[in-house]
Amino acid sequence: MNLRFTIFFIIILSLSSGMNDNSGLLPELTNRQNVISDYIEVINDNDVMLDDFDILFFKKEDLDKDGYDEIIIGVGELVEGANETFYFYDKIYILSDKNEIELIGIVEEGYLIDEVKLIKLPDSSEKYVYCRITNTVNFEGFTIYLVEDKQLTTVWHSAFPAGTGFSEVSDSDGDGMIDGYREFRWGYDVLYYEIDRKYNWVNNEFVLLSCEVYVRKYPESLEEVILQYISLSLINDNDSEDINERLLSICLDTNIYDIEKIGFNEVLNTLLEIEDGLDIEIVTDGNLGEVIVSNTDFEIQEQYNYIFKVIKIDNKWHIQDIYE
Ligand SMILES: [Ca+2]
Ligand SMILES: [Ca+2]
Repeated sequence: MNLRFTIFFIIILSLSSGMNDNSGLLPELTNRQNVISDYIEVINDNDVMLDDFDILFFKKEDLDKDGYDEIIIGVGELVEGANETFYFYDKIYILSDKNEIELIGIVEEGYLIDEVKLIKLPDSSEKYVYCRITNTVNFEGFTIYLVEDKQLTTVWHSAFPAGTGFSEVSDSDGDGMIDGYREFRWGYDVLYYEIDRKYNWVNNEFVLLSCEVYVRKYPESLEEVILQYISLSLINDNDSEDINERLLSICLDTNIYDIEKIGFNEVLNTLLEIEDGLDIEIVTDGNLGEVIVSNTDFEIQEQYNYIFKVIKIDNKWHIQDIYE
């Protein structure tokens, strides 16, 4: 675990412990059936029988302010740790108690849900259902749901295809409303670059506030320079100054080169030094050289060759031109 990661992890831990709202959790399970038996009956009529699960979360509140209560029931497993109790939810049931009790939605995330709470967002009178999701090892994300007019909709979902990364909501001014979140990724889905993004809640959605990418020190070998140029071009969403700066310092020509035939998986395989990577051929003569990157474009099944003309200045390799 490197330093940046460690620091971020500590921040996340302190954020989550400070923000834990334990209301709604049901650690004492003795009389829960009496309190919520009507709801359980409706769930049992509509989904798997709940007898085998522990009911860990229960809230009855008018989330959408229509004068009728909604009911949120979280079922799963309670795990006693050395100093802490962990809640792992399999499913969250959302019911409505308008006229009759109805099951209106079931939240299943494909990951474990380790926290459920009702939150508020700026500029809105409704309460939202927040679920933090985790693989318990190196991934933590979240989903925010809106319950309105007996409909369950996803307001925001933060997760990563690699199953590596952290995403945590925050209340920066302490007014009780979630107003931002921070996501930190470093998995294969971002070609192992560490990316730290911050979002703010603006006009009903999270909007990117900043994006920091750790591009590391300037690569030494010519192959590393070319691979970094290709990698950063692939993960560039045009929201990172760090990436744009590094691309500009690698490539002396300000042209935007189209190298889009180079596929993500081939680059990943090359970085991992496994089969089906790029073919990279390097020819240098003093401070000048040519790097030929070739492979097959799998979409059109055609071989491509990109030729990178390179020059060494002050002991650093740079790209002068790229053509096919
Ligand atoms: Ca309601
Ligand atoms: Ca706030």
